[in-house]
Amino acid sequence: MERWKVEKGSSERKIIYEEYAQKHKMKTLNIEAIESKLVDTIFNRKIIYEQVVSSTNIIAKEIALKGYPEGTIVIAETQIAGRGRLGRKWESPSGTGIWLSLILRPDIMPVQAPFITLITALSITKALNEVMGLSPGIKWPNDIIYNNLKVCGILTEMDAQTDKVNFVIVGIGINVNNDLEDFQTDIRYKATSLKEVKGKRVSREKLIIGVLKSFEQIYDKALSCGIDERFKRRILDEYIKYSITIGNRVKVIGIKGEKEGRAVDVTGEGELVIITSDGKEEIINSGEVSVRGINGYI
Ligand code: BT5
Repeated sequence: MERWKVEKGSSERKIIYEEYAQKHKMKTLNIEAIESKLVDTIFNRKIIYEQVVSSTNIIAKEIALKGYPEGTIVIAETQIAGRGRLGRKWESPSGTGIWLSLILRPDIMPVQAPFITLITALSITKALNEVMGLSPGIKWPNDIIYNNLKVCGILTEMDAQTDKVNFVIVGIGINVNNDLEDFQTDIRYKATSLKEVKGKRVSREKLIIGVLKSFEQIYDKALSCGIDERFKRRILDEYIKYSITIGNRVKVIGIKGEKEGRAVDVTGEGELVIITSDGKEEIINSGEVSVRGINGYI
């Protein structure tokens, strides 16, 4: 499939995009249908929907700084500068995936924010299970994996002071109706889409609604108890049930070099606990490292 290139000003981009979508028989998202199913949730306001953006996380951050409230959603059909963690790129082929960001304003300490990533991974996994009958796994901290291939990534970014979170942007990228040739060659061998998995097109609207409802359920409970220890443990146990990292050998690639060990737990702050080859317990922070499986990519 030819790639969508954006070189024009924003109104021209929209027209070109629509021509492109028509030519490729792509269905754009039915935003009203999504909004109508979210009226009784924290996401009950008008969705900010764009054909082409740099990155939904960048737009969400800009408008959060202007005071947009919790529950604001930014969705785009394509991103020309989609971002992963640690400066990596996120490929966002046009009209095929779910590329969205949420603005959250939780009353939590900055140190608790990584827990939001865990909640997000858990809610997406549960939604894929409930809406699509799939059983994906979570690769710590932020990948949803199916058949050893990445189907979804999460990028959580925070604006905070020492003792107060101003806002958190949760960026969710799910490969839905992508064909493998939509991706650059270097990620074709490690990415998949729900269409590849199911062998047919999947409703992006239904999945967005499922993910957001599933997220809200856990997020609501988390905040109402101030993310207390009992709640954390319950969520962590559930997260670990879906985890493909815990219990396995991992290689941690950090700024100070590589370490091998066995992943044994996740802490309440969302860190990974590993036992290294020399028997030492080490706590790994997601901001600093990549974790690779010993065998193959994941
Ligand atoms: C992530 O980073 O997995 C976070 C991805 C978050 C994307 C969403 S989309 C909406 C919002 N707006 C944004 O700009 N971002 C968020 P990380 O763990 O660093 O993984 C990045 C790596 O995944 C890349 O280096 C590639 O190897 C691979 N990758 C890139 N695009 C992919 C895709 N569409 N599917 C699967 N793997 C991909």
